[in-house]
This record gives sequence, C-alpha cells and structure tokens, in this order.
Amino acid sequence: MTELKRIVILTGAGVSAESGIDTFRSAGGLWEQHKVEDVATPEGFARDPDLVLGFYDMRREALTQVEANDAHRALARLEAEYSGERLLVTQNVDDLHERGGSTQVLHMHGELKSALCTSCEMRSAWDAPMVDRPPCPICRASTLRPDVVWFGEMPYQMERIYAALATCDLFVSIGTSGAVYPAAGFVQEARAAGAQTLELNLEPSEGSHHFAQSRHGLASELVPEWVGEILGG
Ligand code: BV8
Repeated sequence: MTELKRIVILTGAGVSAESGIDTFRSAGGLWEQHKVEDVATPEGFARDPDLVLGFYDMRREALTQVEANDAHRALARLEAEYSGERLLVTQNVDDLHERGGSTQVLHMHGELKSALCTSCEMRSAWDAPMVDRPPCPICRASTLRPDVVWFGEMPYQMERIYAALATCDLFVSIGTSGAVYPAAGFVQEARAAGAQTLELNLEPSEGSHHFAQSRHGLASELVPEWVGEILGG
C-alpha cells in the first residue's frame, strides 16, 4: 500500500471560468473592465467607495446566475473519498467550491458572500448589496466593506498555508495565471519541501517552469481526470 499523499491544492479564477465567472486577465476579463488600483486596493476604496462597493455588488449578484462545474464537483469528490491529508486553498472569492460540494475551503483572498465591518472588525455572512450602506449586523454602524483581500493587504491564514506546503507530498495548482503573490510563490515552497508539483491550466502560467508536471486544457476535463487518478490509487 503506497503511503497516502499529503496534498495541497491551489485554485484560481480558471476553475470557475466554465461556470461563466469572468477571470481577471483573459480578454474582456475583470481587470480589462476596471483598473486594479481603482477597485482592488484600500486606496481605491478610500477614493471612491461607491465604485468599489458597486464592483463587488455586481460580482456578488452574478453568483446567483451561475452554477458550479465539473472541476468544482471533482474536488468535492476528492474531499469526500480521499483518506489522506488534503488542503484546498482558493484565491477565488466566489462560493462555487462550496456549491460544488466542498466543505473545507480556505479562501485566502476572502469571499464575496462575507462582509467585514470597518468599525467593529467583525465578519458577517452577506449576500445583499453594500452600495446603499446597510448597517453592520453586529454593531449597526454603516461601515461594511467586502471581506476580500485587496492588493497590499495580507491574505488570510498564511501560517496555516505555509505549514501545509512545508509538509506536503503533492502540490497541485489549478486555473491560475501565477501572477499574484504570495499565491504564485507556493509552488516554490512546495518544491523546497520535496513535493511533487503539478499544474492544471488552460495554458502555461507565468510560473509553469517551476512545476515538475503541467497539463493544459479545460479544468472541467483535467480536474475530474486527475481526481480519478488519485482515487484510483
Ligand atoms: C501582499 C481578491 C503583503 C479581490 C485579489 C512585485 C512582486 C511581487 C509581489 C508584488 C509586487 N508588487 C506588489 C506585490 C504584491 C501583490 C502582487 O502580487 N502584485 C502582483 C500584481 C505583482 N500582492 C499583494 O498585494 C497581496 N498581498 O502581498 O501582502 C503584505 C505583507 C505584509 C503586510 C501586508 C501585506 C494580496 C494579493 C491579493 C489581491 N486580491 N483578489 C478580488 O477578487 O477582487 S487578486 C486576484 O488576482 C484574484 O484573487 C486572484 O488571486 C489573482 C490571480 O488571478 P487568477 O485567479 O490567477 O486569475 P487570472 O485571470 O489571472 O488567471 C486565470 C487563469 O486560468 C489563466 O492562467 C487562464 O489561462 C486559466 N483558465 C482560464 N479558463 C480556464 C483556465 N484554466 C483551466 N480551465 C479553464 N476553463
């Protein structure tokens, strides 16, 4: 019986692309419609809160129009059936991993369906617009912001992620361009720990050369195939 592998999986916008959610850097993607510094930085939020709250309200609303795809469902199957250690880290702020059946998801860049109050600093589950400045469910102040990690802000649960990378046997990156740090550096952490590394992406990412193995194609095809290999032992 081969020793069960400790697996760390990182997903990006490419895993949700076939569900109809815009990625960031493809043609017509989110960052073509808006400048990053205007909608995904604390400075942009301070400069024009209506623009930023409206940007995230639009993306939160779009979640109601899409469904999880076979890639999300395959990762949920892995969670349900794999008896080794597994950590799913996503850069995505959508809830499609959960709607595809995953229950243990680490959202390192936060979530559209969570609100952060800048007065009491508490988080609340949230699925309504914020542009009309609704009161914080906890302290009632009208100071909610999207609970997402903007550029220049510290991603969530980094210690837990680095601890998992330091002891994993296999690191798999799915649907990410490898353009944003610290997530883009995870493959190097895993390699330093002696892990196998695999990239599943539509095309070679910016960090492709760091991966021992790369498979290119649609996540909805590559991920079920890979999960089948892992569960098939
Ligand atoms: C931090 C949340 C430190 C909000 C996001 C210079 C060098 C190195 C780093 C930096 C630097 N200058 C500044 C930095 C730091 C900066 C950074 O990395 N900048 C980049 C641009 C150089 N990083 C940060 O600021 C981070 N914080 O460093 O903090 C710190 C230290 C101490 C104290 C305080 C702070 C925070 C970064 C988080 C930013 N927030 N999003 C929101 O979602 O709106 S980033 C955003 O882009 C996403 O969350 C995502 O994480 C990220 C990357 O996007 P991807 O998911 O990869 O999507 P993309 O469109 O790029 O690619 C999609 C891929 O899928 C493509 O490859 C495509 O081919 C593929 N694909 C498409 N369709 C399919 C597919 N694959 C398979 N199947 C398909 N069907």
